[in-house]
Parts: sequence; structure tokens; C-alpha cells
Amino acid sequence: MQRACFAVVGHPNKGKSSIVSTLARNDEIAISPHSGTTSRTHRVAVETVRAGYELIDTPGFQRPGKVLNWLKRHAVSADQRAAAVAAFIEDADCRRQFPDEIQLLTPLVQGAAILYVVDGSRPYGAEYEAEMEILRWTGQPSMALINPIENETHIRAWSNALAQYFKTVRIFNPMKADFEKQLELLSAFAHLKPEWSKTLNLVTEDLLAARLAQKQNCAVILSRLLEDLCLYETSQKVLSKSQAETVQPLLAKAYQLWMSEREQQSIQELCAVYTHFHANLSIDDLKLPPDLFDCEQWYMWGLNKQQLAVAGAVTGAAAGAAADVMVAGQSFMLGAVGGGLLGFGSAWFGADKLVTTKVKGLPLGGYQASYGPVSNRNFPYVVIGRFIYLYQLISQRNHAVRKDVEINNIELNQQISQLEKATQKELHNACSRLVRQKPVENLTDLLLPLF
Ligand SMILES: Nc1nc2c(ncn2[C@@H]2O[C@H](COP(=O)(O)OP(=O)(O)O)[C@@H](O)[C@H]2O)c(=O)[nH]1
Ligand SMILES: [Mg+2]
Repeated sequence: MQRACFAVVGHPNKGKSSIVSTLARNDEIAISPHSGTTSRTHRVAVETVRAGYELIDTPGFQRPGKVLNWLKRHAVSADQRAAAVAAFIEDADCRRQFPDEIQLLTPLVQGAAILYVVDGSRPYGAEYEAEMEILRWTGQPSMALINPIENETHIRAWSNALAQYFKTVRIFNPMKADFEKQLELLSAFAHLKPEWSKTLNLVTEDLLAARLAQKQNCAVILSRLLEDLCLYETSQKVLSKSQAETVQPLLAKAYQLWMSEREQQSIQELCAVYTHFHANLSIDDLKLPPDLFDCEQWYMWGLNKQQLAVAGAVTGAAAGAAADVMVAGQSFMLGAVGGGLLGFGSAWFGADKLVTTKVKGLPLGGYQASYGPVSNRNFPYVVIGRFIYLYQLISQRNHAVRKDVEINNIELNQQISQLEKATQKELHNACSRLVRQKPVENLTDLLLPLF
């Protein structure tokens, strides 16, 4: 099967590198507000299980007018135009004078299709015509992409002008285009050259399958996290009761550190699933509401007192208590977000009640102080809520986006209320078992519908 290859070309600073980054799901490609950041062509292979294609990031056109004049001097009729472009990239003088154009035209002469990128927030001007003309001279299949960098003001003018040079004109914003939009673009690529359609359709199918596998992976990551956080305890043997009391606060510190690090590790795993290796996502920096151990804020993510009571009733109730399940389902986990429940206060969960703490005498003398495991019923919901929240941010983040991850309020309870009633109930049961340190066999399956 012939490998499809696309060169992303255009003026400097129009989002060429951003488009490559997003489509290739690669956050290592250099993107910057300074033009000239990409000074050489850069080939990026997009590999899927059964197929793949290549994207070529190129430097922008620098002196298209002069290049077009050179070409015109070397082709007297249309049949000679592609040959003139090929001669241009071999010409020693041209290589010295027009290094950027040489870089960007070389892959086209070698058979790459053209993705011509413009900025739809800047006005169209005749100065773009020389570069579009040069691209036409290559004779390669082509498509124009309007990137509305700041706004959509000039999209119409651009569409009119581009239609003169390109059969296919599409609007594509590499910062915002979601997964479906990216796939749509890929299927438009498949129409550019008949020989490439088969391999590109395979790429699309593979990407869809991979997206599902990513969700599955996330459910596994969350289920392991939940088990670990719910079961973890730390302990130390000491000689006397008073030593045990001295050791308790240290154990508490160690316990909390372990829990935070374990959660941070799961976030790194999450980022790796979505190939975000440079996203700044440290739990500490994020100031995620709430801090895992700030029980005053637990209501933000968890159930309030009555809701917990209902959830508890449902958990313990005989099967078929559908009405109760609904109530709990709606309020489950995040129904309380923004509901002014903070005022409920920490009286309900005193900090010491979050976690089991023990000092016990040992049979052969001495004492053991222990801290953990979690004993609070709300805890699993907090863990789930935080993870799903970050999952949404990361799974929807385009690889061209380089700013730090921002925390906004995403409506998570929507997702919960979409769950089948039976699933809600089973999830309640599972959470309840976890805080009683009982195993849950199908935890991953129960969590999967949340993703
Ligand atoms: N807000 C926004 N900024 C963009 C978009 N596309 C590119 N940029 C920014 O424009 C600048 C140039 O982007 P880059 O991809 O390096 O352009 P190139 O020179 O054509 O490769 C960078 O600062 C990008 O962050 C977009 O769709 N929206
Ligand atoms: Mg660039």
C-alpha cells in the first residue's frame, strides 16, 4: 500500500506546526509565536496499528514573488511547470538564495500532497497569490485549510480566494478541533489521491479503535488507583504506648504523602495514555478543588449527608428499589457541585474519622501504631470525581495546546445521570465495599461507562 504523505505549507505563523502537532498527537513539535521557528522540513510519522501516513512540517514561504518570477523564466507553457519547480530545487543559486522555499518545495517535488494553511482572522491580500500559484505549479493534489487563529472575520474572503486555487477548502482550528473534526479532516485527505484512500481509511478505523482502547486503559488506571487509595495503611512497631502516640502524626504525614503520590502517578499514566508528555499537570500546582484531605470541601465532589444516607440505603436495599436508585444516581458524586453545600461543614466528617487510626498491643510485647485505611464512605467518590475531571481535560486536549492545563468546572454529574440505573447501583455497591476493604472483582467494568 502506498504511504500517504502531506506537506503542510503556507506563510510563517499560520499554525502549520500546530496542525501537524494536533493531527500527529505529538506535543514535542516546536510551536511558537516567533516566525521562523520551523527552519527545516520536519517529517512526522503518524503510525496506527495497521497503517500510517506522514505529515511534513515546513518553514513558511519567505520570498514567493521572486521564486515565481524565476519559475516563469524557466517554463514557457503549462506542461513545463512541474519540471521548472523540480529544476528550482536543484539549482545551486536558488538553494543559496531561497533556503526556505527549497525546504518546503522539496517534499512536493518528491510526491507529497499539499495542505496549504492560512489564518482566517487576518485579511486576505493579493500577496498570497504568488505562493498559491507556485503550489499550483507543482501539480500535486492539494487542499486549503483556513485556521481561524483569533476569530472568523475573514473566512469568507479567504474561501472565495482559495476556491480559485484549491478544489477543497476546509476550516480547521488545531487548538480546538475535537477528535471527530480531526477524523473528518483525515477522511477529506483520503479523497485527495485515490491511491491513498485505502490506507487513510485504515488509519481512521485504527484511530477510532485506539480511542476506545484509551478509555479502557483509563478505567483500568482508575480502578487500580481506587483500590490502592482505599486499601492503603501505614504502620510502625514501637515499644510503648506513648511512643505510639508520638509516631501517629508522622504516620499520618507519610500516609498522606503516599496517597498524593499515588494519585499523581495515576495522572501521569493518564497523560501517557493520551501521549501528553509535556502537559504541566502536577496535583500540587493544580490546586484541584478539593484537596484530597480537605474534608470541608468533600461536598463539592461527594454526597451531602442526606444523599449519603440514600446511597447507603440503596446499597443495602434489596434489588428493585429503582426509585431510590434514581435519587442517589442523580445526586451521586457530583450532583452536589455548586450546590452551596460547603456550609454543611466538617462536623459530619471530622478529620480523624476519614481514616482509621489504631494503637494496639502486640502479643510479644510492644505496640503497633497504624494510620489508615480510609474509613469514610464518601472517599471513593472523591477519587473518582477528581480522576474523571482530569480525564476530561486530558482526553480532550489537543497536542498543539501548550499552555498549562486549566481547571474549569466541567459538569460531571451529567455523565453520572446518563449511567444505567443498574450501573449506578452496582457502582454504589462497589464503592461501599472498597471502603470496607472488600475486593470488587469487576471494578474496571463498572467504571468504564464513566469514560
Ligand atoms: N489561539 C490560537 N493560536 C494559534 C492557532 N494556531 C496557531 N496559533 C499560534 O500561532 C503561533 C504560530 O503557530 P505555529 O503552529 O508555530 O505556526 P507556523 O509558523 O505556521 O508553524 C503560535 O504561537 C501558536 O500558538 C489557533 O488555532 N488558535
Ligand atoms: Mg512552524
